[in-house]
Parts: sequence; C-alpha cells; structure tokens
Amino acid sequence: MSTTVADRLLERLREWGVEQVFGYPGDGINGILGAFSRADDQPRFIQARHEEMAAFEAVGFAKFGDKPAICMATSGPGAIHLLNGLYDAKLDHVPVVAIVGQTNRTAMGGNYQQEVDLVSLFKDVASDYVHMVTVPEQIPNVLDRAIRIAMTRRAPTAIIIPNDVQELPYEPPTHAFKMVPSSLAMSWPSIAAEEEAVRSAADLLNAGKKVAMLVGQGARGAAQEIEQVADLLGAGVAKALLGKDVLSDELPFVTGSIGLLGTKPSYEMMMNCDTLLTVGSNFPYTQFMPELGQARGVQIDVDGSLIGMRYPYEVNLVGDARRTLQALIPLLERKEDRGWRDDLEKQVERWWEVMDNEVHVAAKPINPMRIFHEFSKQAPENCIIAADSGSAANWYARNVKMRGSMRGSLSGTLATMGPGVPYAIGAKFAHPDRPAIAFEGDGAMQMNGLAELLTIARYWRDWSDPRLVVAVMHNNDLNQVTWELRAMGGSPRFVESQALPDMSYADFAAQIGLGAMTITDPEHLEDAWREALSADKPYVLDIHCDPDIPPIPPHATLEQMHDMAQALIKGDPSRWGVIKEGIKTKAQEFLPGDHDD
Ligand SMILES: Cc1ncc(C[n+]2csc(CCOP(=O)(O)OP(=O)(O)O)c2C)c(N)n1
Ligand SMILES: [Mg+2]
Repeated sequence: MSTTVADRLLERLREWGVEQVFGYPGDGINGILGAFSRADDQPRFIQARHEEMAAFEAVGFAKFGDKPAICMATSGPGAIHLLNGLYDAKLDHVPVVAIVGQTNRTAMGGNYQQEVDLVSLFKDVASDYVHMVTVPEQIPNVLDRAIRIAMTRRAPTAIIIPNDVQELPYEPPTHAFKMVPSSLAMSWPSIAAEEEAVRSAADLLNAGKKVAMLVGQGARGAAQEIEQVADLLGAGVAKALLGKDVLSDELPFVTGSIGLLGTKPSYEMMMNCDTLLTVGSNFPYTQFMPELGQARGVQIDVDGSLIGMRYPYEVNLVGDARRTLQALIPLLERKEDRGWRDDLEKQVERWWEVMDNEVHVAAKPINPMRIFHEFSKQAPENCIIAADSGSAANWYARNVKMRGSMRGSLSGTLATMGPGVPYAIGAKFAHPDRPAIAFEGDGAMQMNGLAELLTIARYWRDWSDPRLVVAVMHNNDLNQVTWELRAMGGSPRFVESQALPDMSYADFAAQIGLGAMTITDPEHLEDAWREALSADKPYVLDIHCDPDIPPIPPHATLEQMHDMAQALIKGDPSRWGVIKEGIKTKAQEFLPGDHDD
C-alpha cells in the first residue's frame, strides 16, 4: 500500500518528536486510525474516556511538559467534545494542536450525518489557526503551521481532515505555482527588551521605596533573577495562580498567591506599595492590584499583544522574563532601607502561623485545609500538582507550599471544572518519572474524574514511577458555588442545585484495581498521605470533609464574614459552632497578637 495522507501525518508528527496523541476514535478519523495501526502505534494513541478529557490531557501534558501537545477526535460530536479543553488551552496560553476528522468531501454540504461546520466551530477557539486539508499536498504544511503557530502564539490550533482525504495517496508539494512546501522544526527566539526602556524601568524602580513584585507563569525559569531583583529592590513577591510554581514558598519574602484565592500578605503588599513590577503575568483582577495612581509600574512580558493591561504601567518592556531581568539587574541600586521588606517578611511569617491555626480548626469530620496542609508537609520535591476548580483551588492556592522543583497548575483563566484528573494524566505522560497529585472536588470527580480513573487504571503500568494520587474532597456539595451564593447574595444553600449524590470514591477506585482509602478522621491524614505517596500504584484518597469551612477571600471584612455565617446558619443553625471557631481563627489575620475570645 502506498503512503496515505494519514501515514504522512503520523510520520510528520514523529518528525516533530511527538510521542503521544490524546484522543478518542470515530469513523471520521478511521483513515488516521488505520495509519496508527500501520505505524505500530507511533506516536502512541492514548485513549481517554471522552474527547474533552483528551483535550485536558493534552493541556496538562503541554503545561507540565513545556512542549506542544496533540489531541484528536472524530468529526461532529467528537470535535464538539474537544471544545472546553481547547478553550482551557486558549485562555491559559497553552500550545495544543487538535486534529479532527470530517465527513468525506463528496458528502460535504449535503446536511450529512455528523456533518458540522467545523471551520466555523473552531473559528473562535482556534482563532490563531484553523484549516481544512482537502488535497494531499497541504500536508505537511498545514500540520507544520498548526504546530509552529501553537508554539509561537501559545494557543490552540486545529486541523480538519476529511475522512476520504486521510486515505488518499500522499503527494508531496512540488516545485510549482501555488504549491507550499514546508520545513520542520524551529529554534525558539529569545527576545531582549530594548536597552533604553530597560534603563527607564531601572530608574523608576530605583526611585520607589515600597516595591511590590507580581509574577506569573511567564516568569517560569527566571526564579534566580526574580530573587535577585527582589533582594536589590527590597521587594516582596506575590504570585498569580498560574505562576504559583515559579518561585518557592519557602523564601521569606514570597507573599504567596494573589487574588480571590490569595493571601493576606499579598493583598496588603499591593494595597500599600508605591511601585509595582509585574513579570510574565496577566493577572486580571484590578481590585487586587494597587489603587489606580497609587503606584508607578513596570511590566515585563514576552507578548506585546498582552502587555500594558490591568494597571496603568509607565514602562512596558516586551522581552523574555529571564533575559530582561538579567539586563535590569546591573542597573538596580540596592535599597538601603530594608523596613518595607522586613515588615513584609514579618507578615508572611505571621500568615503561615495563622494558616497553621486555621488548618487545625475542628470540623465535621475533616477541615479541608488540613488535607492540603498535611500533603504540603510530605509533598515530594519533584511532584506535579493539578487542582480542580472548586474549593480545592482555594486551598491549593493558599495552603500548599511550593518548594524544590514542584510544579502545579489548574484551569487558571477558564476556571472550568473537570481538568484535575486528566491534567495529572497528561503530567504522567510528560514526566513518567515524577509523582503526580490531583486535588478534586466530588462534583468534579462525578463530572469527569471518575471516568478518567479508568484511563489511569489502563496506563499506569507504563509509567516508571507509578505514583498518581487523586485526593477527593468528599463534601457532597458543589461547595465553592454554595459559598459564592452565601457570600454574594447572603442566600442560604439551595439544596436542589448544590447537593451531590453520595457514593464511595474509594470503592470505585478499589474495584478497578487502584489503591484506595476512605478517611474520616483528620488524625489519619498524615498516614494516609504517607501511604498514598509511597504506594506502588495510583491511589485514591476519599476524604470526607466539612462543607462549612468557608473559602474566605483575603480582602473580606469581618462584616462580610458575619454575613456569610448568617447565610450558613439560616440553612443549618446547628453549624454555628464550627463557623464561630473558623471566624475567630480567621480574625487572627486581621488583628495582631493572640485571640482567645
Ligand atoms: C464546567 C463548569 N461547570 C460549572 C462551574 C461552576 N462551578 C465552579 S466550582 C463548582 C463547584 C465544584 O464542586 P466540587 O467539585 O464538589 O468542589 P467543592 O467546591 O465542593 O470542593 C461549580 C459548580 C465551572 N466552573 N465549570
Ligand atoms: Mg464538593
């Protein structure tokens, strides 16, 4: 048999170094599936339970593997199922290429079965590049462009290949009019900011007395430089959620996460600084940034199309974080007055003490913060953490201390439910030698996680380090939204929309051959983590936790907390004891010293 378009597609993927394709089959890609079979499954077809999961796995792979990922689905329903995962890639700036099938060219436009206008469907999510291959000569150019554009723009791209085209004999582009040959690979540009602009930035930063830094995922790989700049400027460093793993939380001047899920020291630093240096972050919430006019600002970002938003910065430096900071460092004068920095460090120290108290507030049966706290103490230095949307995102942001080469991520911008388990699977394919941990709400587990446990059960033996722990926050509630209802509207919990059907996640996991444990006593958490993190197979911790521990944002006033408490007890007066203790402990964040009453 001659080489088909599909054979050439897979060959080109191999030439790009692609080892896995996350996907789900259907007759719209039968031509490609045949090619996988002929190619001895190279690249390897990793079968998810659902195309959305395949897309999330690709996002996790790309986020943690720092390289583009491929997902694949059939025409019509398969392509539609990919969308949410692709939007997650788009909003968090992750290079993912979707390859989907389409009905045969002869049927197109005929209102045919499973015929959906895929170019239009993907037009928004893959706005950087979406194309249909209709003749063999377009491959490899369309594929190469999809990969290069995904990498350059850090965005999802999409290729649509009708089923009959997949099976055509491959013809390379010729040296002729209207042919578009293509070449492989590309070297990554290193962008240096303009010298004069770096000088202006240095002058501005040197003039400041109370400097705050905000770093995001664009600052990854520049930890050493950030530390040096923070030292020279006597600054504290807050981290946007996607940049949580950029800098160790063991550094005394790292104020932790910022925003609704952030810490009090980050909030206070932003409210009191006179100078702001933002590196590689598009953190969107203006209300957590300094007041307009309060601070002079410098932003560094590699993407000129995203710079200068969120705050009226005076100097916008387009350049790589590391390279630009390296250019900046020799121009910075070390701040002699260390008062601001010393004070920040004291606040950070106090914050961790208060956190320690908060995690030990008694709850029914387990305080969810304690789950993250106990994990954080034992977290392997090289582990990869995926947190789902829900209350888990709060505790991940606040209670997990990053250190060593730990990585962590979540659906930062789309904030979709359901990527936790598939992200962890993607992480395991990117780094089979590192332990992965997914923090999941029970709602997210019922939405996606349970099904993807089957994918874990199928593939884990291929990973050199089999450890993948799924920690389920079993609270029988869509708790994050329950609290949003309470906090925003003062509404009591609406049971019909918020309560979840109960089940045993541990039993399900055990039934499919994974390690499993149900935990209902906080004193057992330490041993449970020890066991799961040293197991010789993936492990599900089914942790029964209290839905009445509020994920209070760092800028909440005592009055707002009181309103939340009122809304809680309106729904269930018997919970007053828990909420009172929680608020009392929370109050320690606001007031210095001890608080016994
Ligand atoms: C796809 C999707 N649907 C709905 C939401 C709204 N939402 C955000 S968090 C959440 C509740 C999550 O519940 P669960 O997974 O049980 O976690 P918990 O907050 O209870 O810990 C919901 C419904 C969302 N972000 N994404
Ligand atoms: Mg829940």
